[in-house]
Amino acid sequence: MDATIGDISSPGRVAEPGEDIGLDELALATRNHGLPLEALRYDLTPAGLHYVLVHYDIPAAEADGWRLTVGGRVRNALTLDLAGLHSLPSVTRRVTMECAGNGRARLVPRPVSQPWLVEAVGTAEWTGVPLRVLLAEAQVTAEAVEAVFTGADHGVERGVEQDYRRSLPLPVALGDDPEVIVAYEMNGLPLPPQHGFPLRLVVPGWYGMAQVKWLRDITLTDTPFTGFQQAVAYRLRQSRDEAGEPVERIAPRALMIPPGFPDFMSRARVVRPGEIRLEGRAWSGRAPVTAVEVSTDGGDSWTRAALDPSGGHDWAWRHWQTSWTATAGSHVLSVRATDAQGHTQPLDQPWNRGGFANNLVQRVPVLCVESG
Ligand SMILES: Nc1nc2c(c(=O)[nH]1)N[C@H]1C(S)=C(S)[C@@H](COP(=O)(O)O)O[C@H]1N2
Ligand SMILES: [Mo]
Repeated sequence: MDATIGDISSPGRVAEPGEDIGLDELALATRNHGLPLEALRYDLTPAGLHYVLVHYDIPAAEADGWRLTVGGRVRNALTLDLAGLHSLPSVTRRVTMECAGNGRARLVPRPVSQPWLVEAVGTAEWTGVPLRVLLAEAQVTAEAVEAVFTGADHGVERGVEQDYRRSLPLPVALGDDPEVIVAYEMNGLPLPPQHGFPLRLVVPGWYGMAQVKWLRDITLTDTPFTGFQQAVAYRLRQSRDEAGEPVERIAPRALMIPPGFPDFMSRARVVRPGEIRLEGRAWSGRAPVTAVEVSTDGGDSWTRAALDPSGGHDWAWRHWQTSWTATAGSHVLSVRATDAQGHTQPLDQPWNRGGFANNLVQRVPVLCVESG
């Protein structure tokens, strides 16, 4: 089957039974990268280990000459350079970001797009200007219903050339909890090119697609935005012709640092008999995580793990840990998170055509053997 650029780079195509999608997926998987799961040990992900997802190409961007424009339904249109942004009040927030396609490669049948297992996540401290400060300065008019954000990257979707563009409803854009940020620093340094240098949007609690990188324009509109990345992609659809609900906030998930060491032939982790510390991180973009449970028998029984306090970081993952006495033989370890709204992770795949928001519980096959 011939794939157009749009088919490859964006959600919407589901593989036929037996179809070879290897090269389509490789084209994406060799551009983007996930968090090595052992990096779940760091509260704050070192920038180079944070997952990366880029739909098109990383655009050329110079600090000199970069302008952010704010226009549309405003009384006072703005054109800001980086010095202008740096002179405005700033905030720093620790935020866990996750791609909406995380978990997609586990789905059957397989939506053809970036083939993440579970590693499309990372946590960084983002510094920048609260969006509501910029919008107050621009004096948004009463007709405005959405803010549309445009990145400097450009590509073709379904035969139509376009910039990467996404919108937020005005109440979200103006919100103070979570507060949307126009960020210029990641972990205390200027944004790396792949994470949006020199400016990106950060929308705490929302899946990655909302966090527009290489941000160059904000336009206030009096009608909802219907661009490709808003109305076509990032919708939860069972069938092709449904409009589908928009993908927005991050569903709860817990991940475990795979214990022991890898055996790529058997795909199992190798551990020694005895006491083993199991630990990882848990998050939800909807409400605080209230419980993390671990299963060492493939999901038949679950016990509570100890969950660290949030430390005031309401939009970041939390560390959890428990201990397990490994006995010789094969085991499947799993972990699941529940949030304060009662959302919990499913044991059966939540399937949709785009492969979004699949928070199926992680399964870690383990082989416990004496040394040698
Ligand atoms: N301009 C622009 N912004 C973008 C994207 C993009 O391709 N172009 N990808 C989005 C998606 S789908 C995700 S998951 C996040 C990834 O952010 P990261 O690479 O900094 O982890 O960026 C979002 N912002
Ligand atoms: Mo994403």
